[in-house]
Amino acid sequence: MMSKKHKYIYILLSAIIATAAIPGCSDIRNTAFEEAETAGLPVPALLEDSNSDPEVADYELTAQFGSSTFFEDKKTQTMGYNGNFLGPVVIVKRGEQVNMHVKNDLDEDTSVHWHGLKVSGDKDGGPHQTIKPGEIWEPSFVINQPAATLWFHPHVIGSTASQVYYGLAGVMIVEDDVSEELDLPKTYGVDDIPLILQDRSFNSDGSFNYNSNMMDGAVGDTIIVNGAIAPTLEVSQVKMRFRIINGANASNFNLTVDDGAQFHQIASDGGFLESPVLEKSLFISPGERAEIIVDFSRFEKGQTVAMKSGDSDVMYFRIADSQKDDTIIPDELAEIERMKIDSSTPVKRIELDGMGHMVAINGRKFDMERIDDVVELGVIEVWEITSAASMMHSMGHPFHIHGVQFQILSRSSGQLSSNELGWKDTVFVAPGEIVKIMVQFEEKGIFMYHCHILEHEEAGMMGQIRVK
Ligand SMILES: [Cu+2]
Repeated sequence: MMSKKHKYIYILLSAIIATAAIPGCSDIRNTAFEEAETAGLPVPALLEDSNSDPEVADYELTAQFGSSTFFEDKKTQTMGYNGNFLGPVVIVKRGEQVNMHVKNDLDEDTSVHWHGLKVSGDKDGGPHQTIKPGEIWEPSFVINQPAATLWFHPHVIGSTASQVYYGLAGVMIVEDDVSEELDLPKTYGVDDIPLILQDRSFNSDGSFNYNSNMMDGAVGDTIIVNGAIAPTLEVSQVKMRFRIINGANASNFNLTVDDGAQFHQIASDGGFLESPVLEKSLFISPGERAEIIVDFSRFEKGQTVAMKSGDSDVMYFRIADSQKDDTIIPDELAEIERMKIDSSTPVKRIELDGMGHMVAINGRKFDMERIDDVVELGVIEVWEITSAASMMHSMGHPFHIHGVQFQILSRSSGQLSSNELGWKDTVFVAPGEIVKIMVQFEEKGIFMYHCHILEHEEAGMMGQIRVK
């Protein structure tokens, strides 16, 4: 760790670096995090398990109002879990029994959906598990899936999009024997760091300018990472693992490091890829996750390296000292059994159509009272997802299914990339494209499937399926 003096210099440097890039903005802070006094990257705290039994975990989350500081001398009204903005990181282990205690301290309904978690429909945290103000929701489940970076956020009718925008989102990390045995960077907060990417628009008084009427989702003009604008992370000349979560309401990111330096992607939504994939850029749409490893030993001490999305600066890495690095990026990460289909495999068609408030799936808007489809537990299906393209309107949609991890079978636009062959729960469907996926539910209940542009979901681009 840095000495006090070094830390002070670092804070100054970081502030200079951060403010140089954002006109009219200085001293970016967020009070929700431990490193609140710096312009450094806030790293969410780990949530403490209050149960001493190693096989059972109890976690308490409270959705609450908060006040955050994105700009000096300006307060922003926000929401967070157990804090002012965003939430703590929950680490769970495969095989472990987890008891969640979720309290709603807001003055409106909320819910907490475990995005990517394979649990039965009644534990999923969708609109059927609404938590009224003052109430506590206590789902229990056993973790039964590979190591992965998941996340959690509200999923109630009418206010999912605004609650996420105001700050309700957190990271859930699943660990298993595979993740524990690999010699990857895996020390949380040191060489293993979550990056929650979002964007926001601000009013001149510092308040969020949330406009749900934007035609195709709330796209902001300011990117935030873990709740800070263009923050800086000091890194040693070692390999660093970043768990990237696109937590934006509507924006895609196309990430590069140092204008095209190579990095390895090791995981997609539902866990490790079979092998690391070398990349120069990473496209990530709302709801998706990716774990990447950047080797900073290639950079000079004192250098500042930017992570960008297109031309926009996302954050900075300030290269510090060299250090011993015992971590390894292995050639093989995990085994992924490819799902098998044949001519008897049921095929479903999902058409995502419309724009703005005129969105629908297969011509129908979401209705809580209607089950759109029934699936049998354990049966593999092919879903053909299309995103209607027209002269008037062409946009892609990130398509998400609750309670399951699926595999992408094909894209009509061309070959699948190597980083699309792992477990997924959200897939981007470009305008006019047909994306085929293989889906096999392992949990019963009612589950949502929807566009993860939250304003589209809110406007009705969502359906529900009963798994029996
Ligand atoms: Cu959409």
